[in-house]
Amino acid sequence: MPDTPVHLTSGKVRELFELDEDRLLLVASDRISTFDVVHPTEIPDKGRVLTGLSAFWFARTRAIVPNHLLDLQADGRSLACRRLDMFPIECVVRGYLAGSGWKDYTATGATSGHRLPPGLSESERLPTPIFTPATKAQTGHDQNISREQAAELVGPQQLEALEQLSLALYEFGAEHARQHGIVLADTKFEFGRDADGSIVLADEALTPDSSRFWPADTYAAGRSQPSFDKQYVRDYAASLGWDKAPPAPGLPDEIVQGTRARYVEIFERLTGRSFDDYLRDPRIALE
Ligand code: PZK
Repeated sequence: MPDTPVHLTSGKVRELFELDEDRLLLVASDRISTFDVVHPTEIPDKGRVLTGLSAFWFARTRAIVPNHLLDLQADGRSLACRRLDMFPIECVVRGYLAGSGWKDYTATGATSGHRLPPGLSESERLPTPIFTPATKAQTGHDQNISREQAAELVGPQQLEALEQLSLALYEFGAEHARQHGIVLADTKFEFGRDADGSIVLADEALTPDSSRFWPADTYAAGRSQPSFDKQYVRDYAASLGWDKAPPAPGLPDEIVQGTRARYVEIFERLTGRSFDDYLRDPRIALE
């Protein structure tokens, strides 16, 4: 990189830089959050796992929808990407009833306008995956919105296209994950438009930070599921009696190493590649 890229914005665990007029650099840090609060201790290589997984999925879903990936950097944690005009909604797909989808269902029997069958239990697989758009909150929680509200934000025709693309991407990811012993309970996509007006998949895709991954071998409906990636951190924080208000507790090395191992396991199971090989040459994620 000849020049120092200009910092544009920070997410909780990511940074966005401007490379030039047409290109951005998305950098995934090793920071980790639970209950929306970032811990002071980092998980080594977490950013590389997430970046490698995003690159893997971008390379494999191009036939479904074009994406913003231009280049995976040699550091394994940064993606050069096309600068897009982003849609102001989160495109969430749920195949299972968890998180705010479960909350909405217990309160109203529906979520984002999808009336669901009565008697579903927590974490149950839905009869068919559903598209549940949400607003993008600058801080705090994204809010689920009705399809009418989403249509007002992006237009009805664009919304229909975003829904169909999101469902197709979820189906692709969920089927792949299932074959590798992982339940993709739900996931969130972000899309933008290029100069031609074509819809392009952006941000990160099908990573543990944008999805709920559950180990398939312990999955059972009727209770909340352990998270594949963050469960050690959540259990440890709970064992301290942390009230989920900032600041989040620091993490002992045993929790850090156990959590790193879970991220690496997700990477290796989903990509079929050794993570050590990825560290030597990140490009293998794209092959
Ligand atoms: C864009 N974000 C969220 C991501 C952050 C914040 N290809 C693109 N073109 C234009 N804008 C964006 C993208 C992408 N991706 C994404 N905000 C703007 C975001 C990463 C770190 F701090």
